[in-house]
Formats: sequence, C-alpha cells, structure tokens
Amino acid sequence: MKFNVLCVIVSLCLTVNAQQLPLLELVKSEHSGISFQNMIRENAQHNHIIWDYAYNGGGVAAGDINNDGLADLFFTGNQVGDELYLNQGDFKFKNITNNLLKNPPHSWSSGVTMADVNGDGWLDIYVCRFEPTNDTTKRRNLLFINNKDLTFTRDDGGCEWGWLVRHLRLSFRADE
Ligand SMILES: [Ca+2]
Ligand SMILES: [Ca+2]
Repeated sequence: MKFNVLCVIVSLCLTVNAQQLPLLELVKSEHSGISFQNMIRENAQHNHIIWDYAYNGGGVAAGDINNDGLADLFFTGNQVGDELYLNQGDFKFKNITNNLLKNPPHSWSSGVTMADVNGDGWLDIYVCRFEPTNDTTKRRNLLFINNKDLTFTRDDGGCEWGWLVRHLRLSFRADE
C-alpha cells in the first residue's frame, strides 16, 4: 500500500513538472538560420531495393570550433552537400560552409565526428563517406584540420576509405 501511494505521488510530481517544463522546444529555421535538409531522391543507383543504406540518414556533430563557448553544428548530407554552421548565440546560426573548403568533394556523407586530433586545443572535423561505387575516391573519409580562424585545411594523410557510418580512430603513437 505504501509503495502504491509513493508511486502515485511520484507520478503526480512528474506530471506537474512535465506540464511546467517542456522537455524539448521547437526552434524554427526562420529563427535559427539552419536550412539544411537531407533530402533523398531515389534513382537507379540510390534506392532502398538495391542499396540498404539509402535511408540510413546523414549525421550531425556539435562542437565548439572557435572556442567561444557556443556549440557549432556540422551536418552531413547524403545526396546534398555537407553544411557547417557557426553558433552566434540565442539559437541563431550562420552558415559558414564555404570556410570549410572552396569546393568540398561531394559524395555520400554518412556521419561526422568533431575531435581535436592534433592536440592543439581546436576541434577538427572527421567526415565518414560511402557510395555504392568502385570509385574509392568517393568513399574516402575526410579530415579537416582547424586553422583557428574559422577555416579548415583538408588532410588526407590519415583517412581511410570504406563503408563507414561513423568512425574516429586516434593514434597515440608519435610516429603515426
Ligand atoms: Ca563556437
Ligand atoms: Ca585541432
């Protein structure tokens, strides 16, 4: 009996709390400035019948690329290009994709991780890609090293290629 009463009290408290504070709140793109959409258009090469990964989705990474205390966002697109957004505060973002590379090589991006791979205190960006193709250049992952000025330099040296969805392998040996 005591247990049942306790459960009712806890349930009431949770209900009241849930009514007062919504768990999530929608921020419309008109306010946020984020217009990225991972639109999939089926074609002979990309469809769920012949390629299971067609609807696995893209990815998103949140990290502070300019060390201003605000989490910035990187979206990976499948058939659309990747996009990088700088957080300007108050849930407003600025698309700074052009700062990543002038002409980023397009492929089927499947996931992204932000990590400081060179240990300089600035987050770098690692993008995983795959395509149903024998062209390995379209399946090579991309590593972008942070130049500390909102621009990045692509570094292919440590990138693998394959069928990765989300991956980051760090080396702790100085000679690798
Ligand atoms: Ca930031
Ligand atoms: Ca770094």
